Amino acid sequence: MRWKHRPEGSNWGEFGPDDELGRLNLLTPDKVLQGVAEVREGRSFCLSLPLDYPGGNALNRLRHPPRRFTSGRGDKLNYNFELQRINPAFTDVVSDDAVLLYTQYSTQWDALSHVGALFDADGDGVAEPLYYNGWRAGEHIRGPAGHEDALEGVNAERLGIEKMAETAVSGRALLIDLQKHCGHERVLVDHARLQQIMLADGVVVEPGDMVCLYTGFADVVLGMGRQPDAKTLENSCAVLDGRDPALLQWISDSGLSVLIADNYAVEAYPARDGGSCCAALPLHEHCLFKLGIHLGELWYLTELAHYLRQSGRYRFLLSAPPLRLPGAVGSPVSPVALV
Ligand code: UVW
Repeated sequence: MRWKHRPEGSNWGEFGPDDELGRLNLLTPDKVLQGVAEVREGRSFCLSLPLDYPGGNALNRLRHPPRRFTSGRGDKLNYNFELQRINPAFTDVVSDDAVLLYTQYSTQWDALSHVGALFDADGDGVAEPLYYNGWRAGEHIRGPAGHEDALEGVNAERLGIEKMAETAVSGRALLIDLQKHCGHERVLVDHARLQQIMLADGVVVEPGDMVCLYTGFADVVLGMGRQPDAKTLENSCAVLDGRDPALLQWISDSGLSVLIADNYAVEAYPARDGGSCCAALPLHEHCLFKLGIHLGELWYLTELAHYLRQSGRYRFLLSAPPLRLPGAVGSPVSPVALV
């Protein structure tokens, strides 16, 4: 056993001592069939932004747009390369490219190895850096092998994003339309407001459902044409109040399998003042660290949300596997909704 004590309100151990999937365990074959039952018109929606949005690094100064390049091939580049250069009989023209991609720059999944916390799980009176289910920083989620400032060698040997990919992440999902009720104003949505909105729209969350929050933030991002203004981003659209204990309790009780939004961090970041203790990202701590709930961020939900509004529906089939990229702590994703 890796831990003697688990964090208050966590589900560590409940899906097995070595579990790395968390609430994805609730995305069962029955949930896939429930999702398939929502496909009635044969329409599909791409739920990804173009991956070079938001543009620049105003949203997060540590994350940069994708950089694509190609390799050399002899004295040429391997791009529009005519194979007759190596054999005059060949007629093929070939292009290859590579990409340097910050895995959480645009439409993304957070792996369970993305955010952990300091917690005294072994009872020695000293808090240690841990992730979901007690997997340890430095041992299971390894840092750079060499000196402190080395940039390479990071590897999530446990809780890597490939574990999520291997489940195929498909099943019934639903959308809560915060934008319809809050407009494009910056609104902190707590438990009471969320329940009011869900009640007004007749939205019911059942265990295993994948929950999407449409706030309109991705529309604001798209409207800025890859040249985002930091102030506008900070002041736009609804965000969840991660400091509201009732909201966190609802996430625990609802049984939702994953939580997704079209905004930056699902929750307000920075969060409301939490006094002298606590996580900077309390909803991240609650979901990724305590409950094993993967978070989707910066998704593009607009066209789906408009369709659901017009048709008086809120459920759909979602398929959203991340890249099967071993050891990564996040991944770009091109999710597909089917109705
Ligand atoms: C923030 O950086 C605020 O959130 P995330 O890392 O989940 O994108």
